[in-house]
Amino acid sequence: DPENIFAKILRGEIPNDTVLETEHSLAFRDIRPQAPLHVLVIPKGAYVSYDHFAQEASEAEIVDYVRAIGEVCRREGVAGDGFRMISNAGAHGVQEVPHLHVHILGGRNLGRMLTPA
Ligand code: DGP
Repeated sequence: DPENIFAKILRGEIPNDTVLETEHSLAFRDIRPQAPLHVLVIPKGAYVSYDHFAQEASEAEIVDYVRAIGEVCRREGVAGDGFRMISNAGAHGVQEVPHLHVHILGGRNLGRMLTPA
């Protein structure tokens, strides 16, 4: 879906608060932060979910993406105290934007992993 909000951010049609940009990845602050640090990391390629990315992305894209996520954690100062990565996919994952994104959350104790629906 080339009209999804992250595709528009990648095309520069919507502003974003960029934390890191690499050849194949972009990291920016979530518009509705759920923790003191809440950054989204997306690949620049049009992949919908983690499994789609894992199957179809090039090795260069995958290496770039994995390293970008680690770099954001270090730059934003959560590598020491800890953080959580979440990637929602599909209906059961309650994915709002159909472009792969990893949420990086940190800056406080995040509690248990899931709360009852
Ligand atoms: P989800 O697809 O449910 O994993 O979460 C999508 C996230 O995207 C949600 O935390 C809010 C964020 N978001 C939605 N629209 C925008 C936007 O225009 N800019 C930014 N920075 N974040 C957005």
